Amino acid sequence: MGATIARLAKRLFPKCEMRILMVGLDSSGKTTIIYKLRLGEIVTTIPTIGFNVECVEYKNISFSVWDVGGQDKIRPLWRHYFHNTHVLIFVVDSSDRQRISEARNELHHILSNFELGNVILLVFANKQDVPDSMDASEVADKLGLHSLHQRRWYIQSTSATTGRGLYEGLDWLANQLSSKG
Ligand code: G3D
Ligand code: MG
Repeated sequence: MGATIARLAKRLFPKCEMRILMVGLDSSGKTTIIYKLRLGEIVTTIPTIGFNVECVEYKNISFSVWDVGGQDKIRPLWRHYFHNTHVLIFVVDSSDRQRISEARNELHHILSNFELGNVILLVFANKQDVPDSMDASEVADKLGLHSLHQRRWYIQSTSATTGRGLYEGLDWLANQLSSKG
């Protein structure tokens, strides 16, 4: 059973060796971020189970980008990709107060699939340019980040359309990864 799922997983994403996983609810700004960072050409695949995966290779680092939310069918597949992942970037639409609790649930669900302590979490509190959006500290509270005791995490305010904050977040990641060795 496990082996079958692993084979299926390999077939679904043959090229995308997942090193950095970027996830978030649909419309949070993931695709915009990838384009803004000019990491390279996005290759989109739509596996038969029907969700989008975007993959970008940049200097031997692969970014894999998925929408999460309301997709119970694909959850059993997650852990087969997660074991190679060192970094999780979680993107939030800070202007979407209605779906922040859904975002929170998805984030915690994903984290529960990683071995504790294994993965570094960077949250982009995106769409800061939208009037009345939640600031990073409110997003952190509403996502329950303070309850993540054994995990290194950081939240960065971003505006993907202008690029504001994106490199600051990646700088934090780079520092974490170099101190990790
Ligand atoms: P996704 O890949 O996470 O699903 P997208 O999200 O990158 O496709 O972005 C969804 C919409 O949000 C897009 O608008 C995009 O331009 C917009 N968006 C992304 N980041 C920001 C941001 O920082 N500020 C603002 N104001 N908008 C943002 P459209 O209109 O193309 O659907
Ligand atoms: Mg997208």
